[in-house]
Amino acid sequence: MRYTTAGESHGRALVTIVTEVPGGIPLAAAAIDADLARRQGGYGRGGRMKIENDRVAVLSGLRFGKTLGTPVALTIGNRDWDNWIDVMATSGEPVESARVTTPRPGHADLAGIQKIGSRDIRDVLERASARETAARVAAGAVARALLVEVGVSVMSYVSRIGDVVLDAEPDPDELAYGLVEASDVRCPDATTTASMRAAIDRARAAGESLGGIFVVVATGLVPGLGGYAQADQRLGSRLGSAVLSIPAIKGVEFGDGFALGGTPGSLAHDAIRYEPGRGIVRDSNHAGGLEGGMTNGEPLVLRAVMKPIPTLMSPLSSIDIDTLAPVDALRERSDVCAVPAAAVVAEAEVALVLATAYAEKFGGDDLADMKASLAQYRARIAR
Ligand code: EPS
Repeated sequence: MRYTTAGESHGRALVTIVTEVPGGIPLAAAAIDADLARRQGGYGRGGRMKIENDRVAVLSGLRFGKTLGTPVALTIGNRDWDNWIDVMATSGEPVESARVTTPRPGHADLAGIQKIGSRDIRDVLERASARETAARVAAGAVARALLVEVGVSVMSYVSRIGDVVLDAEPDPDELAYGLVEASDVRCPDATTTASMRAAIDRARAAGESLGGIFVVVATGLVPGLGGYAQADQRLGSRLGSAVLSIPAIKGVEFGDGFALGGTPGSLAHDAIRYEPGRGIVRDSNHAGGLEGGMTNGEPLVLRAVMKPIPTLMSPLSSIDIDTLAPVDALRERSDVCAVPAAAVVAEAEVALVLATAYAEKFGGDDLADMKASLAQYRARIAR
């Protein structure tokens, strides 16, 4: 499954086209909307999320509630467009007073205008905005619809916001997702949720922004997805690339990740044993579900760090690109913290990679054929 997106943050709409979608997958617009709502939420979001009520329109690829095996085209309208019709007009003359000339450190602003030769940072920021991730979540919901059919669930939680850290990381198989969904910072622990909210309140009062760390967990995966034979088959590289493509993500690790650099081999790997009735099992998951570029049948555990959002109400210093004089960087409506939203976007990216890996291994035309092939594979590896 591949997707491409189009759409400016304050343009008419976001668009995504998902291709290589197997036929026969039950899919409802309501399921896509549910993921869009999860992305929109989160304590620390800014004023834009009060304007938008993201809803998908399915333009193609779906008939009577099932995918046709043809490209799925989706669009999400930007309600805020009504307020930006002049500034974002597709024809006519630019509105000089709306030109943005003070790049934000940490944003795409400066390198973007250097790259394209524009004198208006809005030419860059409209597309560099994380608003685009709504379209990715819609694409990911198509992948999730396939994964549900093959028994895979992809969820996320937040383990750190600013200096507030979730002490005990939950066991992926026992994670209480009801608690995660009930927490507006996507944290399974009520006390830590309260501390994270308080940290966001303090940041808002100080004109600051906060980053954090989230964890994406996928369960129900069969071993052997991805590949060890070629660089572009390796699932760690594909998942890492997908999650690092989300704006503001600065690092990704699997399982024990960077800590493995300080762990002796005997404690870093997951011993293998056979248990009658359960099959081949592991008692630990330091590898985070990946060995040799493939799934190993354990839960996939991917952790990622998001930097603080670059738009600051107490801005860093910058320059005016017209005069080169020192000025405060652009102050715009923005989020104080979008780590919970980024976790939902990462679920979508992970779901797209995993759905693609299933389609590769078990046939990507048709869900029924895929399921038959998967059943045969499961029977073989159970022997
Ligand atoms: C976002 C929409 C944006 C921002 C945010 C994410 O809307 P606006 O720019 O109109 O406030 O709230 O984007 C950024 C933080 C960013 O740096 O671009 C969204 O839909 O998620």
